[in-house]
Amino acid sequence: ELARILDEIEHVHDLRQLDAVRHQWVGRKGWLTEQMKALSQLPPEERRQRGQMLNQWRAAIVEKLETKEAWLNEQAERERLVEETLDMSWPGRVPEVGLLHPMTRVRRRIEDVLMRMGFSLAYGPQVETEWYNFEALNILPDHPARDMQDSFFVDIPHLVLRTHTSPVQIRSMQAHQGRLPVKIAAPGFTYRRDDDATHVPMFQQVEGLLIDRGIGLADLKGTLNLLAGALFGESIGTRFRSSYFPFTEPSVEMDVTCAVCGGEGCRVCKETGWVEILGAGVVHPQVLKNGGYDPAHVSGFAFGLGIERVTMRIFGVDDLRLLYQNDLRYLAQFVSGG
Ligand code: FA5
Repeated sequence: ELARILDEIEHVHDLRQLDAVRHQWVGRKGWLTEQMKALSQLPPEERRQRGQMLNQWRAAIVEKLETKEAWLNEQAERERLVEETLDMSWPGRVPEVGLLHPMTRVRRRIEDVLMRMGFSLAYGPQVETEWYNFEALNILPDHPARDMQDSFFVDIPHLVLRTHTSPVQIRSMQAHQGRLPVKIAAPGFTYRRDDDATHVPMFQQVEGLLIDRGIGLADLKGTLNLLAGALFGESIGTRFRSSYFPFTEPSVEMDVTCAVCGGEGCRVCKETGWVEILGAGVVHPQVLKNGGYDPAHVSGFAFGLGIERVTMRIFGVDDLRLLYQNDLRYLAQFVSGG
């Protein structure tokens, strides 16, 4: 009988099963306990003998249980170790590394160049009053330029999503309270009801403004040529076309040579081989007055650079919409460069 019990313990597979067997044989309601209780029914001599025997059995069973338990524990530990083993020869998983959006990188690069030229960064609200966005810049209510920059209006009267960064010209002049020079660069989002490959409804400009004594068109051209060289490399070609903005006189637009397809007729270069990147000019006397400066004593230049155009030129992007769909498969190709 004892041998059978010991054998049963030997063949237990896990700790739970072992517990069950322990209860069955030596537990408080187990077989051995029952046998001990039954001893009182036996005559003294037989009781003594059987009692001794049962005690020996109990000792043997308990010892067997303990040995088995220790072995099962060891076994479990071994299995755990095998499971947790690190195979150092396996190829690692390459972590996905984030990178800055091409637009962010280009914007920072433009800011960097302008700051090295002595411009300070300035900011204005994206929801702007019609006065700052239009009137203060000489764009009066019945002025055709008001249609040129087809605007998004806000439910609150006299507020628009700014159509350009030029309102920051006025805000900066006011903030400088007549001090000279005013030399700011104002990057930020701007909004127009545009939507095609080279015009998105939400885009970014950097406004440049320099007001001091004796500033003229030559200073503007020199500054912009320097800027273009720093952004695109010294070999870039630039050209200035005369243009019209109500807040500058004279006004120009600057084109840079297009390398996206080299003038082969892609959406960026069109057929000309040039891409327009900014509008600029000599600040209109009325605009100086609106900002609190006296045109009899000071003058200035201003420009508004389209950051998307610069990104297109630097990265060879021919559809702006791709830049803003934020499909990582598209953006991930710009890991380097720029
Ligand atoms: C202006 O916005 C003037 N405020 C620029 C200026 C500033 C002139 C200071 C004189 C003095 P324009 O509408 O041409 O000008 O826009 C300037 C640049 O913004 C364009 O050359 C183009 O590069 C970019 N741009 C305009 N609309 C969009 C658009 N929908 N998507 C992407 N870029 C645009």
